Amino acid sequence: MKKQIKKGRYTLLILLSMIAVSCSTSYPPAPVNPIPSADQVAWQELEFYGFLHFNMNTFTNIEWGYGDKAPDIFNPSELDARQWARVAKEAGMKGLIITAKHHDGFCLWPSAYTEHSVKNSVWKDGKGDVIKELAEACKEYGLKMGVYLSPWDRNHADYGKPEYVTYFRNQLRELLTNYGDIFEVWFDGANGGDGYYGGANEVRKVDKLNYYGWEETYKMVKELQPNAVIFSDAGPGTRWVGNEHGFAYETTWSPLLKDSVYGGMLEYSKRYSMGQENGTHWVPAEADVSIRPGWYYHTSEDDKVRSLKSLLDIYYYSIGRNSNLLLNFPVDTRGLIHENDVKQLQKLTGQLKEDFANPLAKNKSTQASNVRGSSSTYGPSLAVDGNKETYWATDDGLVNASLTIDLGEPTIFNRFLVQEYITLGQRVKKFKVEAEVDGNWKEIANQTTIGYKRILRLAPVKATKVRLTIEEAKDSPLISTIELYNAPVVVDEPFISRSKDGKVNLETPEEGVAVYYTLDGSEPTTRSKSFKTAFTVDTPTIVKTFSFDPQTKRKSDVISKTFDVSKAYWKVTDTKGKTYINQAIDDNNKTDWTTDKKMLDNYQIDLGETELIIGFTYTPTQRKYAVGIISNYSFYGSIDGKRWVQLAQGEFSNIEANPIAQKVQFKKPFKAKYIKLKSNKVTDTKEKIIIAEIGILTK
Ligand code: FUL
Repeated sequence: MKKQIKKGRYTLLILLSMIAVSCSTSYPPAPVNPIPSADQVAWQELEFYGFLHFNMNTFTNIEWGYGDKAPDIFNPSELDARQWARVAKEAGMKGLIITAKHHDGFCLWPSAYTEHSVKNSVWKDGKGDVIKELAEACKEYGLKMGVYLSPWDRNHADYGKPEYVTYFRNQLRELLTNYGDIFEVWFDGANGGDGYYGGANEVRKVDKLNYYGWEETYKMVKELQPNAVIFSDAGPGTRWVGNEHGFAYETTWSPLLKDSVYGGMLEYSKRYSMGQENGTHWVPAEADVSIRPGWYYHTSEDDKVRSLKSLLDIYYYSIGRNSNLLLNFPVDTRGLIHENDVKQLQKLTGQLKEDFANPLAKNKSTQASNVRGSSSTYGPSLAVDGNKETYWATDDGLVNASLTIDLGEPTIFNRFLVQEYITLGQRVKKFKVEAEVDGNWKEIANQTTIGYKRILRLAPVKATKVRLTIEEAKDSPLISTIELYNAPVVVDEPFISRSKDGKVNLETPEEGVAVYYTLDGSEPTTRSKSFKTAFTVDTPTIVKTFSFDPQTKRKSDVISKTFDVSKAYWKVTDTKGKTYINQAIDDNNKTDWTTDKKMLDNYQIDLGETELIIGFTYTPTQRKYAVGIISNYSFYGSIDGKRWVQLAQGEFSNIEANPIAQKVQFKKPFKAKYIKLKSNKVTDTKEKIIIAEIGILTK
């Protein structure tokens, strides 16, 4: 009898557990930590906002001020913060962040704690306040406002001492108290060392981990602006994406091993900027990038505003890779966003509108391999209902699952957009997308993380059904959105290159696309020369070119590149005259020359003939991670290769974060047959130097 009861209980237990397995979980999914705060979720949903670099540097025409300039140099002729706000609003941006104080210490507001501010400038007789004007304009246009306050201050006498940290916090308090709501506070990790420092003119190094007392500053920010998100390499609200070209990684985790990171640490980009699957804190990525090569306005970059193609790449590789996008406008000396920048921004937003005009999967019929609870609470249709607050979910622990969308008829698409419901944590580690074409399934994408948003640009495919399969995840995937679009094809611009012997090639992006160009500075049209084979350019020339697809009648943007004399007869020799093959003078940024300080000092470049040079160019290595970059230089010229004259000496500002080609003009022209670039400091600690290109300017 006893035995029978026991047996009966046993059967009941098995039955119950079988029911539990077959019956789907109906309670809500538990969070997978770390999870975002409500402010971080709201911040993530902003997606796209603008950066304004405008300050003393705008008027001194440099990227990093030394801190020694008189305030009256700041004098915009027609500053109009409403224009900035209008431009941003029309582009669909949600806010603007301004450089209230950059590294040179000059303040855009009349701070009570320093004389180095607008109050001592001639602008508005010292009565102006740029931050106030921006706050008012943002309010009028329904935009959020954020502030950039540089921790490094090359003007302040106390920089490096505890007194400066008090000063920094006092300034922050002014900004966070007097201008209404602040949505983001931006703390830059840059610290170059030397500066004016109240007249000391010296190098000051700080212990970036401890000096600023960040925890206390963060507490103050939260007290004064409870909803503000704090940006720095280590967050805590949002983190740097690790580069200044606006690209997040394909695998981008919002969780970060935050306690291993501090602002401005050397290994940040390589080791931490992509976030970590096992990250301990929610610190999502923000991609900051300028619409021009530099952050500040330089007239010489008026024709170097990013092309539509470049801006689209940035959009898809930032917002499309689980990162917010902070796009910079270098406000010009008038105090306006330049019309060329406005034009390119409008092209970008116009194109994005077209790209996402027609949601092809919306409310289409769906089916999933597993559904948590009932279809109405966690069913697959919730991923295509256009509401990102509802989501498809599977049973606890069931990570390998798929969702199929039936498009009803063969439908062409080339964009796949997917979102996780991040309020409960980022989960997906690996997913694939398949399409049913003529009755056969084929894989069209295979990727890793999703996060808040992932957008894939795909080759066009005409499918009847589309299937998303989650292959690996931390727990039940929560997919809030899947969408498909068929974006119009944008014609890629040509790629301009020149070989060492001076042959210029305009690489055509696609077959059947024509390329037109001019060499006299005029705007090319379809009546200009059409490119057939490489041609020689050996004197200073500007090449302007675009692609044109005769079928669609679509054109790319016109892009230009300025070449100086060709390097056909240039040689790198050592002091004994021995010649070396060298990648630093092959007119190709993709190749580079690895050397060190000692070797560099012993080399010289023989130009083959005497040139009247007015300046030089230096392009650091273009490898993924910045190593061996010269940040402080001297440059020499010589007629005979024996007696040398120093022609320039200085700093390549911000070159580590933004390793673009540097152009230096001499005070006066110099005749030379030999040149030499010397390194006085490299950005990382290793003494390796890697140079992509050295060039001269003769015109
Ligand atoms: C960098 C700065 O050094 C640049 O000048 C610029 O402000 C950029 C946004 O951050 O670290």
